[in-house]
Amino acid sequence: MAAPFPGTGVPLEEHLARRRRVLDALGDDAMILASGRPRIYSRDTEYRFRPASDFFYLTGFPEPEAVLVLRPAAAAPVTLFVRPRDPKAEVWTGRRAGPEGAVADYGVDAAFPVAELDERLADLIDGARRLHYEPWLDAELDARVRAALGQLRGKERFGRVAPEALVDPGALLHEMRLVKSEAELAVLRRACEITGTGHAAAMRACRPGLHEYQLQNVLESHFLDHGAPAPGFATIVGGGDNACILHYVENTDELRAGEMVLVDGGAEYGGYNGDVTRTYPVDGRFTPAQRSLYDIVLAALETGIEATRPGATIDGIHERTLRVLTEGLVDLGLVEGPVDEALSDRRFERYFMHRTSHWLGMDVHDVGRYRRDGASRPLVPGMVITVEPGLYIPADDESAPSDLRGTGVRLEDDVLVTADGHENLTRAHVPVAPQEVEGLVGRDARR
Ligand SMILES: [Mn+2]
Repeated sequence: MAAPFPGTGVPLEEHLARRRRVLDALGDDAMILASGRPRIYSRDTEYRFRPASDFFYLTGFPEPEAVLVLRPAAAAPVTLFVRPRDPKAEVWTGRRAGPEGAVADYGVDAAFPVAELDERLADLIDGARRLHYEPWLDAELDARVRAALGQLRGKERFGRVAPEALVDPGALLHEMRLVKSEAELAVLRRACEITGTGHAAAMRACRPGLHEYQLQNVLESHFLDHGAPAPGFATIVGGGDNACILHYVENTDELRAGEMVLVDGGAEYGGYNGDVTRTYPVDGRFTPAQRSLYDIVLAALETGIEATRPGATIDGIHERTLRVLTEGLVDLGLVEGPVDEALSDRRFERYFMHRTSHWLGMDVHDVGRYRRDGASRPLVPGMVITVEPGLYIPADDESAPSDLRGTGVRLEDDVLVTADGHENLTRAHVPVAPQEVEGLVGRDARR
């Protein structure tokens, strides 16, 4: 598969089909989505731009400052407002599609320079029953939408009609994004493959004396080397006690023999994200204490993955992993039993304080409601979740055995719900079994 960046990895036909679905669902309504603006990193230096996921999902259009207006009743139901071609500006900040390119390459019905939004928006949303638009994300766009609504309200006696309600676009789009199509899965599988093989590369490179940021570099350079333009989130590399900080991203410490390192990172490829965690001994050999903790988390991981199938729920998967983790904690003497009492008293929370799963897709913590009718919703084929149990024994926990203090383990795979169960999207690309991990860690250094 060719590297798709900066666009999404799915073909134009898929974007056209998604927009048709949204237009059908909108009926008499209208929708406005923005790609977003570059954010400042320092002074006049910008972060890498990546379009807002809802906008990207419907357009594949990679440029900032673009606005998509969907209006089934309009002569042009799909209108994209984009930065105009500007040879002088493009010398500095890169190529632009311009309105002509937006129509030719992204299949929209009409495209205009974004400066024309003010004169065209009121006409586009005139008569729409409801407006699907999320305010407060972009004050400048809010003002333009408000002006268009004001124009319509001011001219109602001339036959103009303003929408009667603002609706969260996510109510429609996030349900679509939650269930992945075959075209999306092809891209997501590749993101997961790049992510998994990156973790395997980090394992091979790991040795005492490296710094956490050097493992980060192995992982992230692997991503870039395989067509993933950036990590989907800040890479976590925590050696020793740093593994007990769930979102440790400083990555500044030296990796020491006798300690483990937790690596949580994922590639964004074609707009979709992998998200994998592995934890392994820095010197390639588990101590008995590390191994005892590792085996519990691994058993919880396998239990959670095994439970992933249509009809199961994220809460149900969480409860199963909690039971395995709690049994292990009781066995190790870290929490007092019996297991059922430890579960009902939530005694595990001291050592496992996060959830087992989240949705995965164009956003790492992907969109879509977790609950329906007050209960965890049943999984259906096409949903993708992470399974990521962990146990974290802080260095200063004096109630824990001394050889377990300062040890954190998290293991995470990405799992697709299929018609008859699940497909692990990451496992084939990076080992998790202790013997395989020991065989891989430091292999590059030993050569
Ligand atoms: Mn995750």
